[in-house]
Amino acid sequence: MSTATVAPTQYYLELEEKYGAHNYHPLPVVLTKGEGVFLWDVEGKRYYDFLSGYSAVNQGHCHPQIIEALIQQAQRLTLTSRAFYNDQLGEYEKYITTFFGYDKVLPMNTGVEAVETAIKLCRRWGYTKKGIKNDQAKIIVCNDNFHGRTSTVISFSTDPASFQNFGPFMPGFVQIPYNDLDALKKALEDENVAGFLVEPIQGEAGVVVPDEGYLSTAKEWCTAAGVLFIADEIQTGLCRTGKMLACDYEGVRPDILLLGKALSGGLLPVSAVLADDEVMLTIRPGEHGSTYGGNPLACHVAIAALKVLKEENMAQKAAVSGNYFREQIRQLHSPYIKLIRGKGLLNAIVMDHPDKDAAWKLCLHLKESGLLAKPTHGDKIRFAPPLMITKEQIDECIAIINSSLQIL
Ligand code: IF1
Repeated sequence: MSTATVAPTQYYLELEEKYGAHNYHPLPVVLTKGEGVFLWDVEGKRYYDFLSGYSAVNQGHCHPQIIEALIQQAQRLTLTSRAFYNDQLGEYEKYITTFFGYDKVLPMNTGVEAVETAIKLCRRWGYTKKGIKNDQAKIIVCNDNFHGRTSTVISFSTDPASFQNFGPFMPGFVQIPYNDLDALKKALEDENVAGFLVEPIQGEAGVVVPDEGYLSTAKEWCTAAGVLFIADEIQTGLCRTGKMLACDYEGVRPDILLLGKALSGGLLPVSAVLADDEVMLTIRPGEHGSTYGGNPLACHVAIAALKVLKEENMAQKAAVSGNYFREQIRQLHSPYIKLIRGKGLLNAIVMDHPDKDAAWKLCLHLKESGLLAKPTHGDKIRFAPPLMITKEQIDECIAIINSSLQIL
């Protein structure tokens, strides 16, 4: 069917309905252009982006410096595989390990590949350094976690939508409540525990911020128990929460640091696992890898994406803008907002409305008024714009949110 017979939006919705897997339920908007905090749909309408590609677009859509890096490298060399060296990987490895203060990096592509890599590194370290008996290593994880969607990672999910009817599951994971130090202390008594994998703020669970001191105490107890503290900063990292890393709020240096999403500024999948030699060198040549892991294009883009975060002081911007945004939302005193929570520009409102579909309906109203956001887990709506959003733009978005709440 050509676009001549139906509105462009309907045309694209029907294409995806007919030819695409139905593994998502997107908002009915078809986007065709992005720039900074803005997105445009195929009808020419402009929107504020309050999802930022699930925090992959912290630097703003199509940031000119990152795009330029992509174009320059794309015209030279994009992929060599790791069978050979190239002139981008080593420079990137030096840049990112210096940037975050680790001995080494293992480059991957998607966030979940970084999580899978960390699980393998942690287990390998557990067997070869901690002396855990083979195949007995355990990793502590938190209830309501989200670390990706591979079969191993959903094995330790507590969300049926992530794991139901995908079994059998990978063993070797111990689930404890998030933000519960007593539960962690008890779990750490097990000599077979090799690691504790945790999100500094739980994103998909609806931006759940743990108590002050949770991360630093957890890290301290992990060190005392000879357990690796693995921070999944794939969503909370790279200035999103108002610091370069969410762990920085408590001065915590993870034993294994996971990054993804905004590591490429939203241009292509780039993830990274950072650790010191004692952990990283437990994997020897030929024991782990990926076709695209550390490709020259990804390396060149990632350096540009990291530079932009620092040069444009995005952590500070996210901190100031986030405080302002949360305060303005609270000032609305909406009967439909139970609370707003978050750090920096990773925020979510929890709705309080008799209609169980209120969050979805509010997002539809917001869309009509030029702001794109999406509910998470029913009654929560994540608000996470690109980090260079201005105060004036936040004021405009608060007005949009307020007017949309009035017509719920
Ligand atoms: C979806 C949200 C979900 C992540 C953390 C690892 C990964 C993610 C903390 C895996 C990915 C994405 C996946 C996307 C929706 C989004 C998401 F929290 F960001 F909103 F699902 F929870 N660790 N999060 O947040 O990274 O392999 O996707 O690159 O799957 O629907 P990935």
